Amino acid sequence: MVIMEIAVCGKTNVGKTSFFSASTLVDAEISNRVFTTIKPNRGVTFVRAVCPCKELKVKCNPQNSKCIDSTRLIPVKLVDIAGLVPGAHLGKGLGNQFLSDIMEADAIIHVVDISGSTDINGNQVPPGTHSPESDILFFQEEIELWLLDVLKRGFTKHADFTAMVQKQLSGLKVNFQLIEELIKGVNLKPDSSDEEFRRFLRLLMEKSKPALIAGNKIDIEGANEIYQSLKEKYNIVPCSAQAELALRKAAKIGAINYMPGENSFEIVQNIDEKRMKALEFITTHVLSVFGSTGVQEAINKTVFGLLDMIVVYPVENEHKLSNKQGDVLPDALLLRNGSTALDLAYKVHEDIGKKFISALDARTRKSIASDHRLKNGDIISIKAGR
Ligand SMILES: Nc1nc2c(ncn2[C@@H]2O[C@H](COP(=O)(O)OP(=O)(O)O)[C@@H](O)[C@H]2O)c(=O)[nH]1
Ligand SMILES: [Mg+2]
Repeated sequence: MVIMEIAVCGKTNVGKTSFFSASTLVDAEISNRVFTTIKPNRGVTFVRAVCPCKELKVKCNPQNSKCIDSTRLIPVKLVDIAGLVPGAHLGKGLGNQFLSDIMEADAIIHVVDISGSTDINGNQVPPGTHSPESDILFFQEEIELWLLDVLKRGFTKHADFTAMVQKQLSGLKVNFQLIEELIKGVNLKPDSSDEEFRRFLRLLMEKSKPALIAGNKIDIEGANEIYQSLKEKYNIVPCSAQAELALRKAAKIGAINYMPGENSFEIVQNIDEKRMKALEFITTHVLSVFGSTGVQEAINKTVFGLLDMIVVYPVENEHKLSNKQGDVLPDALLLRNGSTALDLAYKVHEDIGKKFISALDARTRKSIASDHRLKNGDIISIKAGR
């Protein structure tokens, strides 16, 4: 099954690896040095959805996902991408590697130090002395300039223009039809100015690689004011990757009960004074101010908001809500909003799609047409020929 992929990127020292490690709890190297992360780290994180097991009073038996207290956790791939440096489009830092790693992903979480305490080169500076907004703009600019370079390299004036643009951008996993529509939409021509080309590329990025900004280090004094001043203008989720990492580590050793995304945790063990102080700080400076550490929210928003996905539960047996083996509500699938019963069939298995006969909504026990648009949380049984 194809699992969706999210790229975690941004400049050095803003907390990308902390964000990645907290979300995946993989022990990636976290440090204050430039270029700690060379190869992109890959891991699995989860989006949260409401599992229908509670509403339907059944005991579920998840196979492709997990269920904790009726919250279904559905896997999504996360990639921690090496720090972006100014001039990446010219090959500085890890330049082109960095940019092509981003293009592999379905969406981007751009981690920004919203406290303004990391300068453009990743050095620590007093909070509020560097503008996080300039980082947001710098990131967009580097990507645009890089794409412009990719596009213009090997540019010929004679060929079919649309076909040529498609060919130049073919390594980037962007939809050819979208390229064609945008070329028409902005009336792009071979002799358009670089500004016009960049506008086209900006729109292409917005549509094909939606980006959410994780306003990290929100726990630092003064960060909230900066966040408040930017939140109307950009799609920002305030977060503290460091707080999330501390909570997940404490939960892992059994010191606390904590469900990622929640606004509180429960202490279940005697903990030492140092950890207690850290947890108190997280409660007063992060959880009670922002309602969560923001890390889980950023992931959920990326998948359900930016990518507009819904969760659908395919089953074989609509009475038992199970698969052939009798596992109840075994799989939770992420589908684009607007997907039909037939799309679901193909997602379950190409053969089931090809041999689709009928589909049934397991809640209402009513049959639905192949082009019926599914809703978030639907439980669907599909009948296919042999
Ligand atoms: N105060 C604070 N510090 C953080 C947060 N996230 C990361 N850091 C610190 O920022 C530094 C760089 O973190 P790292 O995850 O290695 O950043 P990367 O270079 O972007 O991967 C480390 O000292 C982290 O402990 C956060 O949410 N709050
Ligand atoms: Mg890193």
